[in-house]
Amino acid sequence: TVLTEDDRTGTSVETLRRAFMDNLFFVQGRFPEVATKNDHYLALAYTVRDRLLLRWLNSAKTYRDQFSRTVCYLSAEFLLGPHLGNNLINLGLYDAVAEAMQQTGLDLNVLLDQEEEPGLGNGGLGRLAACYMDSLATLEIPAIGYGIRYEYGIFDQEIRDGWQVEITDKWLRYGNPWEIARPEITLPVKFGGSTYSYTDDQGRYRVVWQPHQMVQGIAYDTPILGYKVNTANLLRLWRAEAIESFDFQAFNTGDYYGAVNEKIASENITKVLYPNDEQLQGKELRLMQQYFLCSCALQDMIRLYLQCSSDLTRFHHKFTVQLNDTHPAISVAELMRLLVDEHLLPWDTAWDITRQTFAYTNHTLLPEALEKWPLPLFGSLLPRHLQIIYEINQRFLDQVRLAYPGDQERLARLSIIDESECRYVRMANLACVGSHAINGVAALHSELLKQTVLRDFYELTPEKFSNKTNGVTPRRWMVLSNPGLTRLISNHIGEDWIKHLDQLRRLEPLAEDAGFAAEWHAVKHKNKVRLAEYIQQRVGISVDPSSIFDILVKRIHEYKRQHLCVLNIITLYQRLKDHPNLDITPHTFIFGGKAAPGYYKAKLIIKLINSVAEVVNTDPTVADRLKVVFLPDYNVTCGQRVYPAADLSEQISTAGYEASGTGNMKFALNGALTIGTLDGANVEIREEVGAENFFLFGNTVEQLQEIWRNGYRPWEIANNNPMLKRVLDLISCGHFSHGDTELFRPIVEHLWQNDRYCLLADYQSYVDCQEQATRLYRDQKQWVKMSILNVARMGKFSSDRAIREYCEDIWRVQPVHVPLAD
Ligand code: 26W
Repeated sequence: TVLTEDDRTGTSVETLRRAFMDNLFFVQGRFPEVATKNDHYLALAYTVRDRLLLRWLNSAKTYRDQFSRTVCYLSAEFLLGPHLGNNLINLGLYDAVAEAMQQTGLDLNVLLDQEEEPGLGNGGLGRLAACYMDSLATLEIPAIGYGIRYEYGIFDQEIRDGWQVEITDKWLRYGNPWEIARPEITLPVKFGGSTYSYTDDQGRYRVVWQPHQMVQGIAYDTPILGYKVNTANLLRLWRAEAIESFDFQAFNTGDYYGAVNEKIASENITKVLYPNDEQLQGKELRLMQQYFLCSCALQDMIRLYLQCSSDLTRFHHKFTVQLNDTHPAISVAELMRLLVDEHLLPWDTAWDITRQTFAYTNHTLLPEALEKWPLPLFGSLLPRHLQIIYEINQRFLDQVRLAYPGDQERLARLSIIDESECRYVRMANLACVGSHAINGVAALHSELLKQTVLRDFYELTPEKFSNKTNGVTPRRWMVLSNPGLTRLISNHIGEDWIKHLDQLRRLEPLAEDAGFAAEWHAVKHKNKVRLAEYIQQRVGISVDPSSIFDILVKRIHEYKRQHLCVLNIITLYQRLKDHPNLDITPHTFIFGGKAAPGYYKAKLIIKLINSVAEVVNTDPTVADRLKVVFLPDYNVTCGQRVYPAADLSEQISTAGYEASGTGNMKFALNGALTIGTLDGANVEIREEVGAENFFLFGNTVEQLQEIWRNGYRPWEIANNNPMLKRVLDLISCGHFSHGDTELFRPIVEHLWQNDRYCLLADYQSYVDCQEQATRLYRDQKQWVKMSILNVARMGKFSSDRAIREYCEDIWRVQPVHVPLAD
């Protein structure tokens, strides 16, 4: 038995308190009287980090000793959210640390608020990577996340005069206690230049790439701890730096400024995250980022492999690599280059290894989001990779010709090179050809992939395709963000559900229990009061916590149809103006989300929301029965406040456009009911919770296809629906823009004329469904019962379930238990 606990690893309140004071003194160099909130936050972060490191080192040692098969998750984005609270939960130290802080005269919540979240992602795709890292560690799967350490993450959003303004995200400003720089893990990455070939003295054909530019990648490691296990996996993010010797060369020849420029250019590679979550046309720096990540990651894997074995032909037994969308798809060519050019493996051997190493997840059906690089750009930056891709393509197309003799059109569609107008490298084709498994992220999405964007690949190799419905981690999205609900659930069914989310089923019988329902309602109400306070403080709008909290938070995009929600708000407003005494359910609409800085329509939608809010919130006729709030700077931290307080979750994308959605899962797991279309994972959520507990509206994918086949005429819908027409006219006439009839024209005009995302086709169905939902909200007994049943039946949407499926079907990897040696 231990008599005294080590200050670095002990977990008693007393030890934690002492360790905290120690770190304040010896790490921050502060005595209590002058310490700032940030000093306190950092001292606590270092205290927690010590406890992480113990587990991390034990994990690393175990994996190394056992040469464990390892999952590598390659992603240009990891949208982690704040670490402190999550690590406290996973360590099981939340309450002890809260107590230790209280004894020190500090409030843990204040310290938690100090953390600047690492926003190294745009939205769903980056957040999914973060949830998957949590589940991998919790399931004790050896894993490395490889990504980019952007100096500036996703921009901070401010709202000025109703418009979005972007502010740079200097997230590293006050230091990052969660990462450890590894300056000794430094790998060279080449760009540009040319290639030449020769035959070496053993008669081998060899290609040499003489680059024009060379940078180095430096590893920054962050431990990712699982929930109540000793497994702490590695998130390794790369930062680009100029290679020292390069500078000196230039310096010696007198070109000092040239050398400095080179340095700046090199470091620009990891300067900033591209804030577009769709479309992105041929940005050279973006391709440099992608290649930089892939080259660093693959070189690192080979380095780790060679520490234990010299036989690279078994590389794919040690590593399985998941490509998070096509952003890291250049990996396919890079691994070929490393194996063939640098490690001298024969092409066929290298190709077998490569295909058995990679698997590819697709995250979008939007044709404009499919990545393709103009050939001249690609060839000038990665001349050797272009040759390798030509070779891969030639061999691949030979097989296609065998399978479909004479089918030239199919050949052109399958080709990695798009030869249509301009020539492009198609990254999705490269990913498909170079992978042994391809998956979509929800059942509907995976089906549509096979019918549309990846149809030819499906017909060629159907056995590669599968579905892996997304999931979210209940640790961050329930335990950390909704302690009230967590306590209530655990009091009744124990704590098993946190690791085995299916166990939530055991709540089902309690849906009929009046006492439990009352407690459930009280938890939700408390969360709403808390959000109301936040709204008041943040945007100065007072909202009534007993009104229905109807929330739409996600990136702003036309296909996500935030403006459909606005049409309904204006409909309600119009009704109140027509019948001032109308008895409606008091209603608070809450929006949040960022628009890509170059996406004008999306920014105009934000302006529209804020303009409607201004009119509705101040109209005396409305008399507080309708409130509209736009929460600025929606991010992970904000999500953690918002999901627990929602009554109604808006998941209203045009059917067939949202690959999965994951916000839909976070809402439902926190007891919100969903109003949604049959799109993405909504389909499966409805299947699980039961049609009677889900507010469904809108056309299905098939119905929309039919509508377009027959010639979609949105103007006819508007002209035949008096309320819809009034709503559109009210926007057009300047009612929400101080008489400016031009401002919102791009939105309204598009709806009348073209309406690509079919808002008008779904308008009436949506308005009716909204009315049904808000009417039902008045029957609080019924609502609470449905809310409980929703949560009870949402177990499927744990990222643990999703990761188990990846492990079994794609990665063929097993848990490795990490013991704690002391
Ligand atoms: C080229 C720039 C770029 C960047 C990101 C293009 C496309 C993306 C992503 C594919 C966008 C994204 O985040 N997709 C979302 O992925 C989630 C996780 O699978 C899904 O839940 C969302 O439905 C999907 O939109």
